[in-house]
Amino acid sequence: MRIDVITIFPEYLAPLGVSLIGKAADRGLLDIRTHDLRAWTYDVHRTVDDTPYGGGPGMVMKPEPWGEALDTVIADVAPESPELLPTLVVPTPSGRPFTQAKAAQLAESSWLIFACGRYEGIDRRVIDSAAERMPVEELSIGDYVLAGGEVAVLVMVEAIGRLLPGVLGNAESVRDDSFASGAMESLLEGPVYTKPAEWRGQAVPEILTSGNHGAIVRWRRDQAFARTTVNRPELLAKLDVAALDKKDRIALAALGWRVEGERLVRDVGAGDEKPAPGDDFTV
Ligand code: JD8
Repeated sequence: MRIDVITIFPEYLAPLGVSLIGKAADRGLLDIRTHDLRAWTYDVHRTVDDTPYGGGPGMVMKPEPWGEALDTVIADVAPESPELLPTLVVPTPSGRPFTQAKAAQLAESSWLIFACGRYEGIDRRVIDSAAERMPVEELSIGDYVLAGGEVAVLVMVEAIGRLLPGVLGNAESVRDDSFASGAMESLLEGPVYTKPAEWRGQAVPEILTSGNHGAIVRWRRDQAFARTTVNRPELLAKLDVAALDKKDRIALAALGWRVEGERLVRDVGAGDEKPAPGDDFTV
């Protein structure tokens, strides 16, 4: 996959050169190119922003540098092969939610361009004119306000990159990722443990050293139910009950859930009592 990032802070993307994504790039699984937007400015101050039409606080990013930057980056795509066109991803707090499903969809692309805005954002005409020649995705990584798009690009490139074939070693599989489609879809991960078996007076749950694989799988699923009930109950409420087996329903009932039609519902307060110490459901 080729990834181009256009930003006024190229150094902000340096983390893409290390760890998982850095190694993937070293192995040629990813071709990541960062571009300084100011390369497409020609005045002594290398100006990329101006005051907003209609007034208001802050500054807006000018369209001209962006237009030229995108023209240059996609220049080597032959017009007669639109299938080779990249998808333009624009991080913005007013975008659609960036989710695991969106990450999986974008991981199917061969080429992504990320446009990092700053200030109050990018002049709208840049996105509208880009949409005339390539797919555009305006995405938000969460309901909080950042100062710019760079950190959102770091989040998205890691979430997408780790889904590419060969990037994750087989040990680290995406098979049972939280939020990934499949058994643990929209379930939070349960607690994890490693050696030593005893630490500061705390023992690892016996079940995990029992060697009873079936019981361990059951315990982990129950732990995922417990943590999801406490931290993200809305995820369980949208779970398709058809995916639940008998033991799932028993575990969820213990957490205050009941099946109503195809959905799980929970009586307010039900199962809210914090798991008592020694209860297996350590959240
Ligand atoms: C891109 C400029 C700052 C945003 C005025 C603060 C994503 N989940 C997210 N939160 N914030 C962003 C984000 C913020 C950005 C830009 C993404 C470009 N800003 C602006 C509007 C209000 N300032 C984001 N993804």
